[in-house]
Amino acid sequence: MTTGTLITVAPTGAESAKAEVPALPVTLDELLLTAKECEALGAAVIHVHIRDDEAKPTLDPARLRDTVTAVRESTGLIVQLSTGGAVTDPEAARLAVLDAGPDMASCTMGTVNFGNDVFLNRWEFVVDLHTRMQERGVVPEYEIFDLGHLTALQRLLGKYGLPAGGHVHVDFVMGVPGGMPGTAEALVACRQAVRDLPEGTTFSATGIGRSTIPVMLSALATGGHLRVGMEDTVTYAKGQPVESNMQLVARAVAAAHLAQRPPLTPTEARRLLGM
Ligand code: KMH
Ligand code: ZN
Repeated sequence: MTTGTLITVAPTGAESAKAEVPALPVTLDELLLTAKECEALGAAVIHVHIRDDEAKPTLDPARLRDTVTAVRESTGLIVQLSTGGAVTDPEAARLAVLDAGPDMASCTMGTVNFGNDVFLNRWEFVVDLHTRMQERGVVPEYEIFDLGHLTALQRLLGKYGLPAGGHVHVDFVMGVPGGMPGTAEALVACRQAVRDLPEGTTFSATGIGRSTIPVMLSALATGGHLRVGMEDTVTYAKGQPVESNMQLVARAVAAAHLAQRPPLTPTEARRLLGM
């Protein structure tokens, strides 16, 4: 495990409404400003969901391509597009996200209940995503919402081989209603299961809502990396809405320093991720 901390910012997501969370970056200008400021604070990766002119989630191909280009022109961040999209997005549109040519893309390792919805990730779809990313040289971040998703990843890699670049990186998304809880115990169980994946596999973790702090501290204590942002957390502390993504990144950076595992630069992160 590296000594530094890879910090990913997930600034927007597909679940919060701009009307209810005014600080959510939904336009390209808002996203670029967020990206630049989060990079200056210590983020190395940006996990991107985009919105349309009405601030609704979209997977519009041209808009995705323009976003990738603009983030690359404005920052040195590693651009990771979400292939998860919103729970209503069809598989074809989610696969087509890769046409935008990101550095990385998310690849969720199985279906999970998602509040009152279902986040559908059929095995054949996961295989398509994984193999298409291999062909295109896009580095996956395997999203793990439940312990069994790590077993599914073991099966995927065993049958279809390592991802582009040869390095395996997973992200534990914890505390989704329907998935694993955002607790130290659950994180340690996942961390143990990572040992069954290829040598050198790295992990980050994010805790939804109020599980953000226990997950962040547990990840740092067990050699993991961090994902933070308004996709996952819109309340900074009890009764205190998040002011901006920068506030969350700054807290993660401070925690990483406290753990004596300072943030990795995008260049160091690229090396870590085999890019
Ligand atoms: N919006 C969720 C349904 C991902 O980005 O890959 C899925 C999600 C995961 O956010
Ligand atoms: Zn996402």
